[in-house]
Amino acid sequence: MENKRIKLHHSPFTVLVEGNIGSGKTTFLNYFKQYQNVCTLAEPIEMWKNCGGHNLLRYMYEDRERWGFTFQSYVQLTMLKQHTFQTNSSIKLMERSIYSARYCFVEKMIRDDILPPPSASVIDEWFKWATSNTICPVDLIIYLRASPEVVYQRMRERNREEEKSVPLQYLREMHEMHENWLYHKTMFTCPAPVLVVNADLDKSVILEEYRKVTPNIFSTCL
Ligand code: DCP
Repeated sequence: MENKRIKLHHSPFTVLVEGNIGSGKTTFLNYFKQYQNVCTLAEPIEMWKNCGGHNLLRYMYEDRERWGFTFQSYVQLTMLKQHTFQTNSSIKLMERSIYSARYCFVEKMIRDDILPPPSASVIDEWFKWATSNTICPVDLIIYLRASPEVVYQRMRERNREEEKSVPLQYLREMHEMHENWLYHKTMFTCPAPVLVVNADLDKSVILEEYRKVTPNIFSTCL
């Protein structure tokens, strides 16, 4: 795979782990912690829950019109920090990205009229600047593809306080956003090749599924 990006610093092979809410991204990242040359960057959800003492994730679910822009602006900043995080590891594994934030979550808010056009334009100006200055390079995307009913069940079981009001219908719609972007590829562009993983499988067998994609991650960066 030819790498045309500008190499200002050490540039690891960067893998994005994407998928619907509850698709198992954290479990996937945790599996790769066993490898020394892999740097895993979990999603900065704790930062979203405490921005200067404010739980933006909770605010966003309580009142999407009021807090949608605030929340997604902060998500974009925290994702930019992850993309620009320097590591000496040869592989960088990121949970989510500035891309899924814009192409799935922000896009959904725009379509639902949660984000008014001026707010969407501000997010887009930041997004375009960040992604056109070669500071968010991506080499591979792992798409943890799961059915909405399965992720809904998992979300209910993990019982995250902020997500208590999230209905199955929302997960169905977010599933479609991910599908159109990463599977059907009818929406936006993919910043890297996509590897699809069956994320419906139960915990007892899912590690075997993860093991199968390990060579894809390791061989392409050699
Ligand atoms: N979220 C959002 N907008 C974003 C990113 C995330 O509204 N740009 C929300 C959706 C979830 C919470 O943040 O309520 C975390 O979602 P993720 O899918 O990113 O993370 P999970 O913890 O659900 O991942 P997994 O269960 O796959 O490990």
